[in-house]
Amino acid sequence: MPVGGLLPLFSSPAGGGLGGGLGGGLGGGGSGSRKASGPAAFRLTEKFVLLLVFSAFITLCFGAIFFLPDSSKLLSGVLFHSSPALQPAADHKSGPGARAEDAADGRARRGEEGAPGDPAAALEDNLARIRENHERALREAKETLQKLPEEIQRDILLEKEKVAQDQLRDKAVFRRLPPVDFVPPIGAVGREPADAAIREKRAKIKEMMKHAWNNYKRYAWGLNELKPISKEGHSSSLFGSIKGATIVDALDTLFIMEMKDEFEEAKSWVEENLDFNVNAEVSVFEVNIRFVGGLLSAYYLSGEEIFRKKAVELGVKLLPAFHTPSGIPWALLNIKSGIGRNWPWASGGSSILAEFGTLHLEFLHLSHLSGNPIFAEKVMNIRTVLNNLEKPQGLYPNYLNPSSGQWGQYHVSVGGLGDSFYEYLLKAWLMSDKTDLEAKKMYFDAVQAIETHLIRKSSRGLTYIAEWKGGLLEHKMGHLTCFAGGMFALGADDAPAGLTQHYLQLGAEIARTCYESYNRTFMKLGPEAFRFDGGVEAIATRQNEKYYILRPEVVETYMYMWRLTHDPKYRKWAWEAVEALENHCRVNGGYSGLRDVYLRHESYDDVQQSFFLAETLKYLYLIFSDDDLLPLEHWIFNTEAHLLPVLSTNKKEVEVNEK
Ligand code: DMJ
Repeated sequence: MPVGGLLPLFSSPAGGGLGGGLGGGLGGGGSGSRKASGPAAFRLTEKFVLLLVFSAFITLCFGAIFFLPDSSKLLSGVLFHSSPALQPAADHKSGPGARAEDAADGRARRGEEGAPGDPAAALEDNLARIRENHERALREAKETLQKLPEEIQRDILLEKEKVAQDQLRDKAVFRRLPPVDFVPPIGAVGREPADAAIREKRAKIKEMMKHAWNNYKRYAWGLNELKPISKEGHSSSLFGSIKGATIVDALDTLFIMEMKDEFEEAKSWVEENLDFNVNAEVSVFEVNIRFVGGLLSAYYLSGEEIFRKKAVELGVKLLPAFHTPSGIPWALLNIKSGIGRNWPWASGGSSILAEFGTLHLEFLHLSHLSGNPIFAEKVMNIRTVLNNLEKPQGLYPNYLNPSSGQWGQYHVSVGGLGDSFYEYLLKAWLMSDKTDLEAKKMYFDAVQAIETHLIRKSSRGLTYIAEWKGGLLEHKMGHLTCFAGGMFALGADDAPAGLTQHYLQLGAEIARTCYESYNRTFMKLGPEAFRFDGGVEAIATRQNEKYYILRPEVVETYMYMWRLTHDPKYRKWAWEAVEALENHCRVNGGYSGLRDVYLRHESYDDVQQSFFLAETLKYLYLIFSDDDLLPLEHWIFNTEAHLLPVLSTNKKEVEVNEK
């Protein structure tokens, strides 16, 4: 779908196509003031030729790295009956929740549904692709060798100029923000619930927010997060030297809970201290969902210009991440130099599906609020790349190489590394006021493939979402995967004919499974991952999967299920989670995660995650509020629970305003 079709509300689309380009890679070496003749030109030519030979070599290595593991897995699974060593994967949230998965899993079951296609054909395919890449690299090297030194010099200068122009245009975007009419937010604060018991529960959750906020303020003000046991600040490398993650993440929760003084002090901090002119290598995904999302949400709720300005300023800083040959962004970016790279652990230098697939909502709003389509163009190009790729069994692998534009390892997950990509397909459809038909189709096609290949029922009837590794199922579900219950239910209304009830039911079944993962622990809070094999159901069996870091996904699903069904069990389950948080995570200095939810005594991890304030407490508060607080037909929650309004078509906006 053309970008224009998605952006009916741009006030002043600035010119310029896709940034693209080689991200300063080639231009970086030469000094702009050197003359084009003599020994200097000769050295530059040599450098360029070396660079090409080197890239050809790297292309070959990459090809080998990211195709061989699949083949060897197939071979070990099919021929040798040994347990393949699975590649380390990490929670795509990397920092706080990051855990490299256990390398080997002897229980990867052969013969489970989801068998790959013909292995010989797949192998042949991979080899053909490697050959093709190789030939292309050689061809390019040959062409360059035939050029005159002056031509090479000119190409380099052109490339440098393009990058410089991109950067200039990107900067100009936020200096000249067009005026926008602030539309008063719908349902940003709600009535008190009529039922006294519910009112009391809601007030309790607000008190929890106060406890978390006051302690952060007291011990870690201006830093990213709080260590509630040590009573000091906590920094995570995810944000480089950008500061204030908790403040920005908490803004909208403070607003909807009507904590006005706290909102004002947070706003002043943003005005005076939130600084993006720092030499920092950041996670593009984390900075986008927490900082860009938090600032956009604060703007849409309060109408304060500072939030719009800061959101766009940060969005501009993230643009160089897209300077890759395919336009699939890097995972990590130095926001000063504009140099990007990928996580060293990611398959063959790949970018991660859940990271580059979780920019769409925020970037559309950045275009909307800046009047510049560049942000939307970048994310629409991601979609084009994805749509041009063949999907194994209709599934989206978690790894995609930004240089070749090809998939890395065939590992599919609705939890870490994949999760919010699917969430953003559905929400792109909803946020477009149901005009983005492409997103809708991609979402329902993906969900259908997930149902066929990943969703299973345990022997005692619990529905779970397994992970798919090159056609083999790992019968494990992550806490992160629990968000999917809410997602299935939220999409149910628009499901293909006759499937609405089915998806609501699927949402309810996932909610039940995730509830069981909480209920089967001593602390009544769920582990990071739980398994359905070796005779257990919904229980963590590995020590490194027993922790709980104040994550929101289970209460997030309760929130959607409550709103969409009003089945009282969701309020009951949510209240059990509140009690467990109070009993086991609350300490004098705030709230802490737990190292093992099956132990009888708390072992604290000493981190109050910023998403506890952004998400966990917000979802809980909404469960005990009336539905007119943030009505789902007007607001989309980004993956960090930040609020983005539906980009209404003009017609509908008029209708709303007239009411
Ligand atoms: C949050 O940062 C977001 O919800 C993200 O999508 C997943 N992980 C954390 C919370 O668990």
